[in-house]
Amino acid sequence: MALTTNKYVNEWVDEMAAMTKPDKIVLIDGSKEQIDALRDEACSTGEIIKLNQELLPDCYLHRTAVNDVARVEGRTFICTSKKEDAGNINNWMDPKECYAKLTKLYTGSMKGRTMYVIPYSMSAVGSPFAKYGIELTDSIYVVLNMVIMTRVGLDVLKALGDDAGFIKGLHAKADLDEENRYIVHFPEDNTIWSVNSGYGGNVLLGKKCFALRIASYLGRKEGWMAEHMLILGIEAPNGEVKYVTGAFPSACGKTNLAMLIPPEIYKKKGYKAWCVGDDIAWLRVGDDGRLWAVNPENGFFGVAPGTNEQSNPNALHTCMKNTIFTNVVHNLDNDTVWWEGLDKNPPANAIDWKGNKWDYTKYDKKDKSTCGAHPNSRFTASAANCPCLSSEFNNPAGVPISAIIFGGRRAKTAPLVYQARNWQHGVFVGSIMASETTAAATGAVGGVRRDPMAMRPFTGYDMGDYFGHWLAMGKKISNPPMIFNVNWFRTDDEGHFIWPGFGDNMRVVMWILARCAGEVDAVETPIGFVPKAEDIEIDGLDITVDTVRDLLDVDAALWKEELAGIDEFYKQIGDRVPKELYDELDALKARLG
Ligand code: OXD
Ligand code: MN
Repeated sequence: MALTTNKYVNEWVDEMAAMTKPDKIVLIDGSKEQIDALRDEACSTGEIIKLNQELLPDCYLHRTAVNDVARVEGRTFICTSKKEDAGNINNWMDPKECYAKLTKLYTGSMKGRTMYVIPYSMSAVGSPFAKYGIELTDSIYVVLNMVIMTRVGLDVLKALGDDAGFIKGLHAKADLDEENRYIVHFPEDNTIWSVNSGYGGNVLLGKKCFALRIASYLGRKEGWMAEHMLILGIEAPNGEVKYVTGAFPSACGKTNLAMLIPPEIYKKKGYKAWCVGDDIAWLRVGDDGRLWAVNPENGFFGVAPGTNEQSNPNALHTCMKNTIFTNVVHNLDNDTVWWEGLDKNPPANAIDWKGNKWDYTKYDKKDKSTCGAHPNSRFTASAANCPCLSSEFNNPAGVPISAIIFGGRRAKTAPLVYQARNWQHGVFVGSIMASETTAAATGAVGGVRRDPMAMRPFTGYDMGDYFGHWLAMGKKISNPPMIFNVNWFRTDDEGHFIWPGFGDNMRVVMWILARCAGEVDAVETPIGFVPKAEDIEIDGLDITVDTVRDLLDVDAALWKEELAGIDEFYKQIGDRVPKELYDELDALKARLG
């Protein structure tokens, strides 16, 4: 019997099954009964471990293979027929060659296994933003994660109807062989193939692969944008909510900003903060000439270490029920979980992320190999669990965006906040985004990784063309968001962060919103407009206006040093970097004198 009523789906599933040769094919209908049964099966095989159902209802723990704990940028490819369309920043493989190479890896890989067919929607089914995908996988862990992260079920097939317009994703765990691990995208064929991995970012194909790499390609073709951005709403005491998006590279606090708790000074005046999304935004121009955004996901795939009652209580509460934890510590005394930075009480009787007995007394902050939880351990939790989830989360029209905020981790160069002069300058500001690598991550303190719009690992086509698309979008948005850049990470001479960060970042967002409303002045500098120090609210903080003044200082000498790095990066991207951005670079040079 045919699996669905859509012949394109049926034909493609048949073709993939003929290659991978599963024993069984199961269509995921999204029903509670089916998901419960799969969870039970995964528990019985040890693929997931049931946690304490009183303390952590419907929560489970999974451990990936030790060699399979993060996205693998070096093994991620964009396979366009012309190499130049993938660009210099992406890895490229010829599509024919890639299909042939991976066919060998997939052939017979599902023998003795079941192939699950997951119909899913990115953004609410039926929304003008919605795009549909089908992921084929031989992993129950993937099914259970996809059910949290996307909208899965038969209503997706109904909405798709007889159409061929779905993203075809194939995932096989195969042998989890690192040397043959591939995450490849065929944007011209609406196809994603992932093999030899079981780690979320590589195998939950709706997320980075579809909602960013393939979607960014589609967005350029169809006149919209797919961005690596959080979406945050700030509600004023009169009930009016203004929305901002924020693009920061990983480890720069996107989830924390998306779920921030307002500082007391705003809380007592009646301000509230609402999370629409923490990782991905799809943006379209509305009939009103504004930019409107949805979060296409349905859950959070958040980094666990460092999440605690102080840093992000909303995230912590979000993952206290129906959550899948991956690669965290298993506390055997009460069947709960733990990770570095959760609290000061590491469990004495525990199993680490590798599945070995863990001795917390041997933990040494400077030696990652002593961690109980992997530094990239995760929680997969439903957006519906989030205490500050926006009431507009499921609004098919999305939310109107007042400001776009770029940001990175810079010890000295970038001020706390500055505003771009206009859209084109804002695109320049996004294109020169950079983050300093920390000693913990790479051993090379102060190395700068250029990460334009935080999309370096996620753009499904040439980066120069991507900048061109941003510029083209600017021409279509008659009432565009204003563009800003923030830096929460300036340090003093001893290397300590000066700005308190976390919920206090709302103080900066409030200045940004005041600028958007034309309610506050600014000071012009060579790089853009910075606040007057006294316009950043510091009531309740342990810092003075003078400190804020220092945080806002623009050091022309440092920026002059920056110019060469920008030019070099543009050259590396290649000859599709738009002339307008070189004009902006020249103008900045001239303003710096
Ligand atoms: C990332 C993530 O790696 O969101 O950016 O997981
Ligand atoms: Mn991300």
